[in-house]
Amino acid sequence: MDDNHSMDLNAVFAEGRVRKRGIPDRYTESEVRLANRNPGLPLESLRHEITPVGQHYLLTHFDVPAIDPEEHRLRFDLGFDAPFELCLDDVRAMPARTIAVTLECAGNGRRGHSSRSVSMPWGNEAVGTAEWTGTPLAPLIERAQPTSGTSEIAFFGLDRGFDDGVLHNFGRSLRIEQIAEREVLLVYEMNGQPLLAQHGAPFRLIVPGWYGMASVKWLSRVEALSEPFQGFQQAHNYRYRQEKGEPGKPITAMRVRSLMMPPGVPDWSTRARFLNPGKVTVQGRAWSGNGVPITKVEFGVDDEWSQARLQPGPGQYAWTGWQAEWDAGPGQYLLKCRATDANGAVQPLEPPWDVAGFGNNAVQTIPVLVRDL
Ligand SMILES: Nc1nc2c(c(=O)[nH]1)N[C@H]1C(S)=C(S)[C@@H](COP(=O)(O)O)O[C@H]1N2
Ligand SMILES: [Mo]
Repeated sequence: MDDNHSMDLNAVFAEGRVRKRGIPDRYTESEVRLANRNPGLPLESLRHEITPVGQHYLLTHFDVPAIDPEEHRLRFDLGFDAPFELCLDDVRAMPARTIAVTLECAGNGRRGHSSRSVSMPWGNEAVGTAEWTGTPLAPLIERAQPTSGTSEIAFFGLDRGFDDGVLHNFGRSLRIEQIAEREVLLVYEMNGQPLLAQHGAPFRLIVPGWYGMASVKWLSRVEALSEPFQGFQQAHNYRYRQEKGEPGKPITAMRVRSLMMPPGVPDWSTRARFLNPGKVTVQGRAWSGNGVPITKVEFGVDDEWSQARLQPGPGQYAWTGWQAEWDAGPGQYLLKCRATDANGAVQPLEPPWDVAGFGNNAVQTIPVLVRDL
């Protein structure tokens, strides 16, 4: 949740006000460093059904690798009976598909956890929806002929670094049936433009319906495995854990969530909102994992909820639009939105507990002050 619930918003208008000083150790050096490297979606960009490329969030664990797209090769090697490699022109010549996919980081909402673990301190802006163009992955795996006994396929990026003292290339795996259940794409374009370096050029995976960690960027090697993949990002990092040290459960599909485009105008440093009294249309987007449709979005003013209108989104794996009317009288309010999906999953009011702050889909809250501006 946002951390400015209980502030008095009128203080913004106080004469001679000075900007509040930082509270020592409120955020660690590491968190600030991570936050500076990984931009989020500016929430006003929720007005776009397809997020403009430069406004899509980014999450890069290590360094953006130096890659010459002409020289780069994607290798299907270990564990395949018919190994081969592809260059960008080879992939561009293959059957192309474009799908709109909402991508969200599994750490989105981490800042809302108290006793937060030190990692990227996302508020709720680690999400975006793009039109991704690529070729379906499944026929490529078939062509490479996984050796008999293959249970999963591992995907490795060219980026490399340490986490918890373990040196590794960013790598993730999918079981054969998880690939078959959805259209996993080998992508080279985003919103009709060649992928930018920071989004994984020249190739990346897009795994629709899952949190972003599965969509490996800078893809360079594919390997067939007969045992569960033990890579750091699979076996250690992206796991739901109630307690430190337990093996935990793998993080897969996105949890149901909605966001609101903050109405009115902001205060620079707190991001609190101010608007004139009168009728206002509040709008936002809602999504769930695995392509499960959104069935309801509620708009809340303090503790009064009303049902929002839904607008169909740009595809099964992309967010749904919503709108609500609000007749705003003078005063201070907490605005909220809450989505429900076709499986009956509803966003919680409080963050679901997780040791590393993963999967926090608690409702977004936006403090607003309504007064003549
Ligand atoms: N090779 C590689 N792939 C990666 C990552 C990474 O650090 N390295 N980050 C992952 C995570 S955690 C997320 S949320 C998405 C973010 O994709 P984007 O930066 O294009 O928005 O990429 C995923 N793929
Ligand atoms: Mo992520």
